[in-house]
Amino acid sequence: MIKTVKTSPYNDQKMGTAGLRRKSKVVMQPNYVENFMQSIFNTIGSLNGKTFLLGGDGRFYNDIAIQKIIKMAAANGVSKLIIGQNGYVSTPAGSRIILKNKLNGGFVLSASHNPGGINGDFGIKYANETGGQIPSAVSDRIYQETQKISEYKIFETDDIKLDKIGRQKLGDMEIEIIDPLNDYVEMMENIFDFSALKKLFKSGFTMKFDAMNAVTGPYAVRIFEDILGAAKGSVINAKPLPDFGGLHPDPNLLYAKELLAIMNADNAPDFGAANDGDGDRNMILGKKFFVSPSDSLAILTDYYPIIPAYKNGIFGVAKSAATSTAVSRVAKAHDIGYYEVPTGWKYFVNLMDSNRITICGEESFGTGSSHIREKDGIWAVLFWLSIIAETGMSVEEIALDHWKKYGRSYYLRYDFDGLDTKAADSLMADLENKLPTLVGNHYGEYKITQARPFVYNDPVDHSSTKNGLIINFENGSRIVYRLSGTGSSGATLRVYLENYNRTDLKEDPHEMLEDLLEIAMEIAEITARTGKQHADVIT
Ligand code: VG1
Ligand code: CO
Repeated sequence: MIKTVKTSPYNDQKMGTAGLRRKSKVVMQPNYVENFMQSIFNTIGSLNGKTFLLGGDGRFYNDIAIQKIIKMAAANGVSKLIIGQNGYVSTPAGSRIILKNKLNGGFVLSASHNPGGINGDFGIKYANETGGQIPSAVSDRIYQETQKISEYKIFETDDIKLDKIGRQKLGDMEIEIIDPLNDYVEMMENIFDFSALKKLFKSGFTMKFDAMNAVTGPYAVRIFEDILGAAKGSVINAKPLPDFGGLHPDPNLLYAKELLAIMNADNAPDFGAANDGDGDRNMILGKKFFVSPSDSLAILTDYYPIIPAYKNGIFGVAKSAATSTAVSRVAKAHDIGYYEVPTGWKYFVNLMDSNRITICGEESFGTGSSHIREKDGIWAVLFWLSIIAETGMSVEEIALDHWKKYGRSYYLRYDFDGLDTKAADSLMADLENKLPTLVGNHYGEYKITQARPFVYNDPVDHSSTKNGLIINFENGSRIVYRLSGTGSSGATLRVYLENYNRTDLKEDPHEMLEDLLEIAMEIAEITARTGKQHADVIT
């Protein structure tokens, strides 16, 4: 019943910032998923005695890819698969399941915040026994394997039913279908003070959570409505749909339009939040108020002592280099460890495993802690609700209070999408070459004090990673340039701007960053090299 099938390599199976991400139609090519999975299995080596998690965010092609992976796992000698009921598991819940059950790793089928459907994207995130996504050294080895693959093994059988919780067998492999919510919900109950949150909702506090027709709907309904007592209907777009109902499941000011309209209305609820496709990103809103993710990381860190799981102290905090420096001021005030890593959650894993950090975050709507090894959308929402319950302040008051204490890092990210890959690569290469000549230059009141590539030397595994270019100015402002590693076609240039201000706290970030944007465009010759006068997306 085990068949060996001849195949030939695809040359594009290189993982990016977070797994393999391609257009659905690319992934649907014959043997595409099979080649990739066999390359992973070959790289791991012996699978005897190994157990993996399998699930996804429910997007188009999940059902088909899951069946392929089950049959291949059985044929390759995997001992056991733990699968989320009906194939669902969010990225954070997956990490929890791997850690709690001491699994050897897991596969979450998701292209995260990228749109789904036959014309959208599909993806595979691969985590190892740390509960976090594999380091680059391992994904490089898998990529090499994809370049020489010539056959794969698959079990010939009918599709496996995933709708009933329980155990079954496929050949020698055991399959256990689990409720993907249980372990996750239990973990949240152990981190936060649920009775304080229940009291908050009992007092009439209102919220809207937008699950964007993606995987967090069932998690959010159970936690916010069923357990904490938020009004029925507090979770919108709660049913996971293969094409996300046409939504782009990216929780930001551009794509979470429905939630934004609700939060900007005169009768807005007290609190608003959204998660992305696979539940690891979060956006936090108050009444007519948006919390920038970099500020959110700083604010959560500042309030760690009020959370039961952190009240005895935290090891430290980390952010990606592109994220604003707001959290560095909080780390200093609390006298805790502080680290900057390249973009991508996998770089936090060693810091967490070695007890260097507890909380971490990225500007791209990601915050989390060492309870798992992925960012965690619902965790961030529960943390914010806990701060509100404790302080009695509104979201806006909490942010304003923070800026009064620490000053404000005005911050925005400008994305230039759909660029020619060669043009984008040479823009970055030429810019890197000229960085040393820029130091000392004046642009109006802005004087460059430092200009260098960001290089991260991991203190645990001693790997060295170069990611992005950073320009620092005398007045504390920063420009960071880097190319995206999660797109499915062409290149995206991301330009991250930060302008620190101690006294003007309630200005419009777009205005506060106007001059810096002009400088950033000029230094990298963006218009001349890409033809773009303006960014396509600003978040
Ligand atoms: C983007 C974000 C990065 C995030 C990654 C995965 O990567 O910038 O901060 O970790 O997506 O997020 P890039 O390389 O395109 O800038 V998720 O929600 O896809 O797992
Ligand atoms: Co995601």
